[in-house]
Amino acid sequence: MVEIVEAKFITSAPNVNAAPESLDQDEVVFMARSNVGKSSLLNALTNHKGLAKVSSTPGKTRLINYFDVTFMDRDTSEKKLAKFVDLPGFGYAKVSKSIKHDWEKNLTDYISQREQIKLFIHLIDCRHPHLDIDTSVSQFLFDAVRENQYILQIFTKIDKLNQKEQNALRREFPNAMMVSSSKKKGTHKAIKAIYDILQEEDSED
Ligand SMILES: Nc1nc2c(ncn2[C@@H]2O[C@H](COP(=O)(O)OP(=O)(O)OP(=O)(O)O)[C@@H](O)[C@H]2O)c(=O)[nH]1
Ligand SMILES: [Mg+2]
Repeated sequence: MVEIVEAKFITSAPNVNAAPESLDQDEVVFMARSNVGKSSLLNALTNHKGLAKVSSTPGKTRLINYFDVTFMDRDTSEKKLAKFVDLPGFGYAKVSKSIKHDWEKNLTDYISQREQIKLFIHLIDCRHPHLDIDTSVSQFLFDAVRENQYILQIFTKIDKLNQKEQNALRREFPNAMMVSSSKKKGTHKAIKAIYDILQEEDSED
């Protein structure tokens, strides 16, 4: 079993130019519409309640937050370090157009310029799987992703769906994962999936 045995906040950055230096391609970027449950999932994955702030006021996180995370394979005791990157929620309606535009530019710059990114995790609220904004983000990622990068879709708040609805979602999105941070469902699977992708060799090696 793979677990995250350590996680700590490193720094916040307002944009890609202020991102911390790191040489390896070891970043796992979490992206989601505001209020989808990104902070809750970060806390659940790292088993660290106060790591990322959870709020009922959407759109609070306006900075890019960095966390150093240590994975450990319990079977082999092998460790793997990575950075989790918490990007500000996109598509938050209650900010002015110009702020919104600045943020969208900021996010797209980060995604297209930051070569350290190994994995993009796109979180989607399981109750709203077909929002235009998520479809655009999926398309954007699909176009932006480089040969040595990966995309993982994770549906959040799966406790809000009954079994039948969960099965239907699974059929429609067979490559996606499903989690509930509050019920701690699917979190081990998600950790393992992230770990396996981080273990993939860079293509130029
Ligand atoms: N039922 C349920 N509620 C959840 C789950 N995860 C998060 N929530 C709730 O959804 C709300 C938003 O959660 P956050 O984790 O703060 O979401 P976020 O995406 O980080 O939001 P912002 O940073 O504000 O954009 C909170 O009220 C959480 O308690 C879940 O797995 N199940
Ligand atoms: Mg948050």
